[in-house]
Amino acid sequence: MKLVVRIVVVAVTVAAVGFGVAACKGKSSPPPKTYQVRGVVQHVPTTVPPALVVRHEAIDHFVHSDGVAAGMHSMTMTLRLHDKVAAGNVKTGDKIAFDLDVNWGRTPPLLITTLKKLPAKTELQFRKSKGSKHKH
Ligand SMILES: [Cu+2]
Repeated sequence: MKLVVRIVVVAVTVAAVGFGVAACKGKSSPPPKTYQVRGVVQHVPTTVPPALVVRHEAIDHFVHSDGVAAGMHSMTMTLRLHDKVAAGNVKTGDKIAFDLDVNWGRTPPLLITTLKKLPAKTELQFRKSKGSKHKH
């Protein structure tokens, strides 16, 4: 009986290692994805190409470069604007909604592709994200 248990444990371990190796072999990026995100502008850098420093709400099930939809917690990050997006009248303290286009095969992988101001009274929620540890 004990031997059977041991054989099962070894078999499961071999399968898990094999799966891990197979996962690491895939060099191709996960498919591009666009997320609707809200946040508050912390800073408008005068850089070219333009970017915004945004504290964004959690992005549930955000897919990372390894293909895992682990989500992204609320955080402050510098996000580049797509050429067609004008930061125009957006200033520090503004609440915004934007499309965040993510393509891990591109530089930079994260780009704001649409941008609009939200009413000042909009309530944002900064929390941890929901995510899964499974590949999609
Ligand atoms: Cu982030």
